[in-house]
Amino acid sequence: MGYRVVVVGATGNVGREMLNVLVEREFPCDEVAAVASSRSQGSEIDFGESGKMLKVRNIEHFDFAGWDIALFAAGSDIAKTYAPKAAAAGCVVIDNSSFYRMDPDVPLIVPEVNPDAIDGYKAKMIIANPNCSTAQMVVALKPLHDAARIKRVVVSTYQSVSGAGKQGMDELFEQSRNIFVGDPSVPVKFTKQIAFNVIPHIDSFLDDGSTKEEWKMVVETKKILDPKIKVTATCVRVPVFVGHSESINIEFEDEISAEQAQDILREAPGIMLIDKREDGGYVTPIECVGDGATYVSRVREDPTVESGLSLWCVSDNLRKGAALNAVQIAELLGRRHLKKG
Ligand code: 11C
Repeated sequence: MGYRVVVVGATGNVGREMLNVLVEREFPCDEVAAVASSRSQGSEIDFGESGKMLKVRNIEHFDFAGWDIALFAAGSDIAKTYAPKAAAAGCVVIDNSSFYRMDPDVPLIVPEVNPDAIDGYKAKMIIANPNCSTAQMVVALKPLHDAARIKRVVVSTYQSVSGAGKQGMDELFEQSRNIFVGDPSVPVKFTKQIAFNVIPHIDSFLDDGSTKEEWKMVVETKKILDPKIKVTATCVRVPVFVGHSESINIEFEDEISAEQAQDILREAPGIMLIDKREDGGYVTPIECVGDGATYVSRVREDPTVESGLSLWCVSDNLRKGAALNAVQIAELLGRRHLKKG
C-alpha cells in the first residue's frame, strides 16, 4: 500500500521536477494529483518518465481530504491560503516557499542535516523546505561542523536563472538570442540585463542593505544547523540556466586540515567530492544538472585565520535545492511517522 500524494504548482519548474523525482525514486504512490491554478486546469502533464499523464486540477476546487502528503511548489501566497486547508483536512504539507520556514512550529528540514527535527511536524502538519542556496550549503557544512565546530561562514553565491522560475530562464534565452541578432534586450524579470552579465541582487532589499535571499541564507542556516554559527552572504544571479554555485569560506573553533576535510566530505551523505587540484578537476553547474548530489571541490586551507577552509560547492537548485529535498522529506516522514502497509 502506498501514499496518495498531491503536487501543488505541478506545472512550474519545481513542480515538474517533483513529479520526475517521485517516479525516479519509486516513491510509493497509490495515486498522484497534479494541482495548479485555474489557468492550467484540464491540461495534461507527464508523471515523470512513468509514461502516465496527469490531468491538472484547479487548486480552488481541490479537496485535500483523504490525501496523505501534499508537496507545495506554488509560492508564498498559495502556501499561505491553501497549506492550512490541506493540513486541516489531515494531509501533511511539505512547502517549498519561504512562507513557513521561520515559523517556530514548522520544522525546516534537510534530511542529511537535521532529520530529528521532523518530529515537530504535528504542531501544524506543515514541514518547510529551505531555500535552494541554503540547502546545498548546509549539506556541505554539516559534516565539517560535526568535526571542528564552525564559528563563521562567508558565502558568495552564483545562482542560476531557474531560481527565478520559467520566466527567468526565458529571459536569459531571449536576451542572448536578441544580442546575437542585434535586437533590443529589455530586462523584465531581472532588474538589469542578465545575458553576458551578473547581477548582485536576488529577492527584495532589506533596510540594512542586504537582500532577502542573503537574509534567508543566514537565518535558515541557523535554524537547520546551529543558531551559534555566524553567516554573511552575498547572493548574485549569473547567466546559467540550472545549478547554483557557492564560494564558501569557513572559520572553525577546532583545528581541521584540508586533507581531513576532504576525507570527511568524501564519506558524508549527499556529497560528491571532486577535488583533483588540476585543470578541470572540479565541478561546474552544467555538470550537475539533473543530479541530486551536492558537489564539493577546491577544498583548501585559509591561512588568514587560525583554523579556516575555503571550498566550492555546486548543486542542481531544482533538485537538492527544491524537488529532491521535498521528496526526501516525504520519505523521512513515511519512515518515521506515516508508515504504510
Ligand atoms: C533564487 N533561491 O535562486 C531563489 C529561489 O525562497 O524558495 C527560491 C526562493 C525561495 O532566485
